[in-house]
Amino acid sequence: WGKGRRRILENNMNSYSLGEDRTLTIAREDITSLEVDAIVNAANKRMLGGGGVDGAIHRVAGRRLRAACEEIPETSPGVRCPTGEARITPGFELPAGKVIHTVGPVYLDAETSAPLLVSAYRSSLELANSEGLSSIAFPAISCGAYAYPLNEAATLALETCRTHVGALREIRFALFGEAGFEAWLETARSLGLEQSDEPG
Ligand code: AR6
Repeated sequence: WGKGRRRILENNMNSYSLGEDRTLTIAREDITSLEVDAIVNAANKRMLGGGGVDGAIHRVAGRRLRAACEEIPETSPGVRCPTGEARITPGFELPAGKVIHTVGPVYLDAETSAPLLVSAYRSSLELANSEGLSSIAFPAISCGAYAYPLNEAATLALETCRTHVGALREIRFALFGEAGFEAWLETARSLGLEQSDEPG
């Protein structure tokens, strides 16, 4: 792992096999630059933009993304996407085809928050599968403004992706910060994910 780990950090990317023709890639990169079928947005319940990755996605996608979000019906006043659920829109000016908006929990404690974070990942994967997509990229949902501890979040994220990959060919984690990137790599190793040479 010593040498391998240095190589991975230098490459800023590492890939794992999730079974036949299924790859999970962990990379240090900006999610708004990716040409995948869908990128996942760590949104809030209103779904009309915000800071962090949500702000970055809306900036690159352009004003039509906000208009598309406004079209999504509210389930209760001010709520277009309840915590743990997901909604889909086109990607507009983004290189990605679609945006899957999901809402992670504001971190309270492991017991309360874990099922909601798992649900955010699972709902996004199920929506991608039901739309027939083959590649998806996630940010570290809830790990910024919503203060989810990185190692706990990484375990839930990777376990849920392993279980709910479905027919997706590529799941990518686009991690912006070094701490997140390292937490995801370390968790992949401790979960025993099988490394693959294939670049994602
Ligand atoms: N690409 C990939 N990851 C990014 C990028 C990017 N361009 N920019 C930030 N991150 P956050 P949350 C990482 O706060 O915790 C918003 O205001 C960032 O380093 O974006 O789910 C929404 O509107 C962090 O690791 O999302 C909500 O109100 C991760 O993305 C609220 O924040 C998530 O941080 C959601 O909070």
